[in-house]
Amino acid sequence: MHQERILAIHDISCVGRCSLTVAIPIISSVGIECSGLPTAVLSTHTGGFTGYTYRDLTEDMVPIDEHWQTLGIRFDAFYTGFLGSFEQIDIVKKLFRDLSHEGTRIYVDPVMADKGKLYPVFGPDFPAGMRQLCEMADVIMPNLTELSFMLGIEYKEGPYTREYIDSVLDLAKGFGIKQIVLTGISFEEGKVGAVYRDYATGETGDIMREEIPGYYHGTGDVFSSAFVGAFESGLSLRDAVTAAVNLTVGSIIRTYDAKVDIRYGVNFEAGLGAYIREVDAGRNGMTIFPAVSDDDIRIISSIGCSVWREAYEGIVPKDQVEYMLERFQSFEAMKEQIESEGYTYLMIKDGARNIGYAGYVPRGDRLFLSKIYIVKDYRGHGYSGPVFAHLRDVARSLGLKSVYLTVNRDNERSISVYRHEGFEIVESQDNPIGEGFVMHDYVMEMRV
Ligand code: PXL
Repeated sequence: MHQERILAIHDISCVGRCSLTVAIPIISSVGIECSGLPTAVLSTHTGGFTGYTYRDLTEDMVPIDEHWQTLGIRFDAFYTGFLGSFEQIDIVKKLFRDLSHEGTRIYVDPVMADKGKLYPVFGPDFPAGMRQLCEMADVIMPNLTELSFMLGIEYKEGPYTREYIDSVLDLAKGFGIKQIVLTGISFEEGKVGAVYRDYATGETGDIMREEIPGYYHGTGDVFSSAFVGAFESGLSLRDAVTAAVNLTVGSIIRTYDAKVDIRYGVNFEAGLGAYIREVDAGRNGMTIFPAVSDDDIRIISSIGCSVWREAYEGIVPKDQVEYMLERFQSFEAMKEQIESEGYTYLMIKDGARNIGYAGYVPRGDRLFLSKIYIVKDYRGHGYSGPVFAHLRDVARSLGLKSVYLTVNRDNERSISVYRHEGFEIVESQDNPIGEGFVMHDYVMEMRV
């Protein structure tokens, strides 16, 4: 099998987790050979550390290109980030021509600015040069500051209207690129994420998450590297952006929780397992597997909150739903159930998309299916059948005689799905769940 080879062209900031020290491990983790061309060597990155050394490697880049040409090396994709000097832009353009083949893809992250300001190491003519590089790319991954500089428009602070972001994406079409992923975008206070557009199909979308307070260094590189790894692995644009957002947000949360010096970058290492599984799932269609990492549990908890609010609306009073979410579906509650109470939570995915989850625990000679939810948009597409088949296999392999569950007596839609899957009503129960709340349920059981 052909193993893909990517060339990552960034600086090496020896300490501080950004650029090449992030790109190589993330891209390698999904089975892609990732070669590196360092554009500069710095003792640390430039954000927050003072007194760093800076060796510009512009002079080495042409001989490196020439040597690789004598070896006949061709790359399947290029991924550029922080460049060490203005002259490097032309050298990289030549490199793209010298070391590519027909199908080579070019990804450019025009690393040069953030929060409305150009990084101090770059002169005012840098954005125009970077724009030329972007014009050679298939996909670019700028933040809004970088894109505004390259378009020559004024940078605005968020939150943005969708119309504004659409208009900026329209302007970027002039670069002649196939796709764009715009990072660090907020449409409402407290939420931030990435917006993408495929210029061939017009598909536009966004992946948003809760904003974590503070500025985290190197997250742009974690995001872009994860996106390149996932997109080159064959995931759809939306799935690749989702995988990148998930790795980035998980890394930020871990770093925030650890209360460490944020100049050292974010803990992406602990998220690589989940990222690899997500990319694998993206390659394989529908998958069902147990949640093992904190990132997995967080994803399930957030799906749970949105699904419960929607599913119980009109059936269970609002304050009871919020109480139940906190008690049963918060990250902490779920972690406790897994670690101390013998629960397993299954992630249900189609590609890289999280489409639902299920939670079970063996009780006596039966398997108690504590939760099973499919996100609204994915219901009625045949996803629940394979999940019940999986649960039957689990019960059989544990030597249990049946799978049972409780369902609200007014939840007719779910009751009919369970009947269809082979469950029967065996009992009617009123279960107090604390704080004076009571669940009016049926017990339904399926023999395995
Ligand atoms: O993460 C972007 C980046 C890459 N390389 C160097 C940097 C920065 C951001 O500050 O300083 C050297």
